[in-house]
Amino acid sequence: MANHTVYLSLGSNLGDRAGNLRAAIAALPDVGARVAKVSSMYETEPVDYLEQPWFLNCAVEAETGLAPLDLLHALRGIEAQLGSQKEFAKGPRLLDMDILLYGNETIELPELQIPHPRMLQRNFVLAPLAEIAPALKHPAWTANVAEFLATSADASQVRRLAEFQEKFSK
Ligand code: GSY
Repeated sequence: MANHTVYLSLGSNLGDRAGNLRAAIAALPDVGARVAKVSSMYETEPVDYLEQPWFLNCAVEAETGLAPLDLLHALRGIEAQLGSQKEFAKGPRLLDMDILLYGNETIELPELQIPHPRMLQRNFVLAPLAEIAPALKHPAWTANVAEFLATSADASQVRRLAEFQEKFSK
């Protein structure tokens, strides 16, 4: 299958959060996703379910020949391999990996919707993504990622941590 540019959102709010994100990024090539860009890490206030620790989030651009559902299953495999278990929906987790975009495709399956249905309403997704792909725009969107971030109605806090970018920029 031809290569596709995909964008992923990664989050962790349990254990060694930075270590969990780093391990997940390091595992991507092994499952068939070549990492092209990694954002800084962001300390982010929980959204949806508020009574849980703050997250570390980041965004990744990768190239893959995997079909969308195969990529989803590969990400679930990395989560399981690193010991992530969701005790309940929207609750704390060691590692969460979501597919935000898969090329210009629109996918509406019970287990996978692309673009990710809530990505444009979440600062913890938009801020890291705007760092690595500000001009990114899906055909169905009226604006690009940087513009959505600038006009976001999400009041949740996101703080960029400078040192994470260093590790992946060399
Ligand atoms: O949807 C991913 C898990 N998640 C997050 C997250 O990654 N970051 C923040 N800040 N809040 C979240 N709420 C959920 S659920």
